[in-house]
Amino acid sequence: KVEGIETDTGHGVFVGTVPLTTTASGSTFQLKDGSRGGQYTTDMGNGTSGNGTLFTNSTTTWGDGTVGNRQSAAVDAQYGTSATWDFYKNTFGRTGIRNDGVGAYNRVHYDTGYVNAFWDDTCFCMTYGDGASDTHPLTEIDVAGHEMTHGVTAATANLNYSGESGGLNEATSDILGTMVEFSANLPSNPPNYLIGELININGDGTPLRYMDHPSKDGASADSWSSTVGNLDVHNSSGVANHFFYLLSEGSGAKTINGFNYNSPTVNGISVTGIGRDKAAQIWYRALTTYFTSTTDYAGARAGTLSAATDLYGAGSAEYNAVATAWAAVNVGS
Ligand code: ASN
Ligand code: ZN
Repeated sequence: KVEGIETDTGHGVFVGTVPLTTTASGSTFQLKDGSRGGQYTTDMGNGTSGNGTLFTNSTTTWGDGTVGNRQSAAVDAQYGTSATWDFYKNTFGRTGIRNDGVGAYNRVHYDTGYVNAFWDDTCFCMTYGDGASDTHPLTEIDVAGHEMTHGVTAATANLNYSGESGGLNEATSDILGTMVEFSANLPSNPPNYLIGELININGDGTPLRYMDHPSKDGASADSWSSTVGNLDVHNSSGVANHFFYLLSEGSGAKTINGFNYNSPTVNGISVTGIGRDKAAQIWYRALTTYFTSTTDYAGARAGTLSAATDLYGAGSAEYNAVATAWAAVNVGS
């Protein structure tokens, strides 16, 4: 045990009851994790400027799981940074968003009625709104993983946030944010290929996005066309999200953790998945080795094929699955 580093208990809005690494300072405890680059969480007090006030506590129990307790959303946010840190470290050997051992920080209760969350590379921080009256706070773990992955992308390929490269930037956040959710494997949030399914952002219980069948959101692309780059980056991402789902799980009907998927393909192409762990290794290696700021869908195909060759060999089952999954979303050679 390191001096000052404590293991407390948190009750989050979405994460349920979780261990939290905090910092003992005299008779108070700070929501700051000295074992993961000093990551911490502040309360913006519904303001929009400044860095907020570090959450402190007189006991070792944080939040009560209700939205009414200001600490509950902070528990989610802090746990989200921890899970993201652990995912990148354990899966890819990446220590922190910039791989320099430095942790990010979170600002919760930003503004009033604010229905978004965002990463800011300048402050190296995450910000979460509380949502509108019929919407939950934005502190779900796949959102945390999504937003902090924008920091990883900025530190690596730096994909331009418009056109096809913008869609690839957004998809990278959905893909690796979803992998954070799978790695956390919370009983309160059985992992799935839906994005933001707990925050009720549409008011009718539907998720923000569907990786297995992106067009179910009414706006995202299931497959590539020459005009896909004209879509909003959160919709042109559908092609790569769909590729990743197919590469991981394959086409057709499938039930995972109680979630039913039925992923379509173009031209009757059938895909056999290689599992999400291998698919994530391929995507991360492509992101950090082959993608550049101007990579488009053709470039993403080439980059992921190169990554599959590096990791599993030319002509391996994994390499062939990458080629088939891209073909199944109409990205050809
Ligand atoms: N939550 C949004 C996102 O990460 C914020 C934005 O539009 N950049 O994509
Ligand atoms: Zn994003």
